[in-house]
Amino acid sequence: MLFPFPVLTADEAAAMIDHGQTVGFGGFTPAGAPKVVATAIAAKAEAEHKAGREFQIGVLTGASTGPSLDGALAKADAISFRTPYQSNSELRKRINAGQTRFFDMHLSLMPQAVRYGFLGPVHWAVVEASDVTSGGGIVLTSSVGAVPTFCAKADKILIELNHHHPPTLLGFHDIYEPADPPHRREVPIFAASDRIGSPVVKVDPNRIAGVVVTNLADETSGFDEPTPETEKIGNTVAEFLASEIKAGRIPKQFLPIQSGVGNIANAVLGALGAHPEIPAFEMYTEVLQDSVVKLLKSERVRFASTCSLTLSQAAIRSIYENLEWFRPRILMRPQEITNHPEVIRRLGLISINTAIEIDIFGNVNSTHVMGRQMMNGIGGSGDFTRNAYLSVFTCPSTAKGGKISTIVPLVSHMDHSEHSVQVVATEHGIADLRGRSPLERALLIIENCAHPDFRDDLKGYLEMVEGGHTPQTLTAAFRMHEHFLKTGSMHGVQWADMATTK
Ligand code: 0RQ
Repeated sequence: MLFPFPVLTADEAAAMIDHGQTVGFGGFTPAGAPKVVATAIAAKAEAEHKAGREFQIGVLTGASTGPSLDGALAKADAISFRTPYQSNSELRKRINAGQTRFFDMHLSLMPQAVRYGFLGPVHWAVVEASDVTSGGGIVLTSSVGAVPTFCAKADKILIELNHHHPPTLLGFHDIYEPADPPHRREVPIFAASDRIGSPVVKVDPNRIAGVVVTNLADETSGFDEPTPETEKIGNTVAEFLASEIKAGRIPKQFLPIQSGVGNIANAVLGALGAHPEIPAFEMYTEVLQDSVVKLLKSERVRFASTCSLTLSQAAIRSIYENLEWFRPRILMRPQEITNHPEVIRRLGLISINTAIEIDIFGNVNSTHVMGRQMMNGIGGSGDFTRNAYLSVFTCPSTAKGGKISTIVPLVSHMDHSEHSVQVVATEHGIADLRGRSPLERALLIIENCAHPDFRDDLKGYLEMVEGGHTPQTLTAAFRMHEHFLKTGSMHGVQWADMATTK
């Protein structure tokens, strides 16, 4: 016998999970997410449904997962409830059709919500490991997510032991869970590279129900090459941050960077790495993308603290082939710590995230298309934006081939308010909103960030209003959205029938 725990097939593991139970899955993005037990649960659900029996589980994760987890379970109609973040098209369809209950929550709050009992009991933790000791020491793989909390709270634990990840990943993780109030103390991280916890998740071995052995790559994909548009946004943000160093508003040695996911984030990081006036810097972030691996190799990034290695196959291979070189340069932490407001505020992070739409006053919508359709979720963007030293939002000035202006009079759903959002950048330029009144912000955002084709429309909106602190007209605030829903384009919106509001 390999371990003192039963070695199971994925089907045998799935057979233990009952209808109505809640499962906390490991992983953060598809990195480090379990890959075979969820697919087997999906097959079990389909068989149960065919036999006329109910079968659905509650699904808790760190963040988004891969097709063999969210995708398979959603297709099998096996999810009764899902939180905190997803990006799977099949699951998104079900959420937006009202078939799957989804609760969108800040990623930093997920583990404590589980510990506080806010999300009900957790029956199972299903986690991926690169190694497990007979005493119950779990060495995780390419992410940490909420695994320490799921393992601590779940009745039973199932481990996917994935030989695709080397057991020598021991030491790349820093596992720490804060005590709950009234016993909570400070999280003692004073620099991005500080280690405060254990390299393994320690569990009572008697709670390990079994181990499923796999050898599978993460279901992560690479990123597109930068486009002229994303490159412009990247260069604009890099230039702005360099000018902030010159102005003495960012220290000469720079501050740690948090960066969201996606192609704009990749381009911004590339531009920061290439800028001659920005010194080598550290990352304190939740997702590490390919661009950071390049910057670590060129020593433009000195250290990266992250929750996951969300990398292309080539990039993760390049780390695994040079583990000893990367060992002092990368640390993976639980999402509760990577996204912890106290640490973000103390380290003075510069946060850079992507918006779906931004209004002329600086409120940001990160989650809902036309106020209604859920895209992915707020993820960590709120944790970082609210607590950063400097919070930046980027997005292209238009969406859907130029038919939608991402700069609007009022966001159709608000995730980040004008009080937290300090800088907005599109391919047309940047608006520094700090210390500006609502009207000043509106004029700056329209002139510097809106697409030239929409600037007159946005100014027309402002011209209807006289007086008031925030020049807003409730009866017309969503007229651009309504026009899109009626005609398929925000172009040609009319304000003429609107009386001037005082
Ligand atoms: O639609 O996929 O049909 O083409 O939204 O937009 O431009 O590809 O941008 O992939 O960077 O995603 C905000 C969703 C941006 C992401 C969001 C449509 C657009 C496209 C995607 P298609 P892009 P990205 C750390 C931080 C919240 C979580 C977060 C996100 C699709 O960044 O989920 O920040 N953020 N986490 O066409 C209609 C608009 C639109 C629009 C874009 N105004 N109206 N459609 N789209 N703007 C990571 C974690 O937390 C794990």
